[in-house]
Amino acid sequence: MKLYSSKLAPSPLKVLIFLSEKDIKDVEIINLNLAELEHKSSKYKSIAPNSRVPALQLDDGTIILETTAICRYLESIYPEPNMFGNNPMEIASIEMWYSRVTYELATPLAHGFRHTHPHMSKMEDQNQDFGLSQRKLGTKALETFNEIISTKEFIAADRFSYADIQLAVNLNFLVRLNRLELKDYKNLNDYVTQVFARPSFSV
Ligand SMILES: N[C@@H](CCC(=O)N[C@@H](CS)C(=O)NCC(=O)O)C(=O)O
Repeated sequence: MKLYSSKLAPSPLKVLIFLSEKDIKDVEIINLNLAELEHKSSKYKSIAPNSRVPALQLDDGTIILETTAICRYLESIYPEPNMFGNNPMEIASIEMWYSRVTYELATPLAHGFRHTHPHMSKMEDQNQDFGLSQRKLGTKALETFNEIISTKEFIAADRFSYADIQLAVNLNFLVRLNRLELKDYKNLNDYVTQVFARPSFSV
């Protein structure tokens, strides 16, 4: 298998962490330089027509796009350690927290970054007002999640799961890219420090 990835990009990092948690070794990593727009080349578009990383190419040439779809595929063929839930309640909880993190927290922060940061001007049709209002929403969500995490070690279960990859990676990237400080959200900061201490996060 080949994973089309990019150094410093959060979405492929989630797959790299997932591979490491499961100790999957039969994946060749191909890094694209997003700043050089290598992901917009016609060669890469023949693999990923949406010009996004990550993309997983199976040995028969089949392509899987989307981080969660890739991780779900990998979970099916490498079930242990389980990352998406072992029983009905865990499966529901991991899905629920993955979605809440994605839509309530990561999406506004991602828009806040993509629409205001000068580095994104080549990749995004920027709208500053939209970006600033999304950043405001993201800031409110940070306060909410700072409360939510105050009583938990992990976001969705009593063990590390895919929802933690989503939460920790997004916090680590998107907070500072919105020119916010994670240390202003103490419980989230402690959570990120603890999760990033896992060996899989040093990929
Ligand atoms: N929904 C996609 C998002 C992938 C994505 O946005 N990847 C970013 C890097 S983290 C990218 O390829 N950006 C290039 C661009 O926006 O032109 C997923 O979860 O895989």
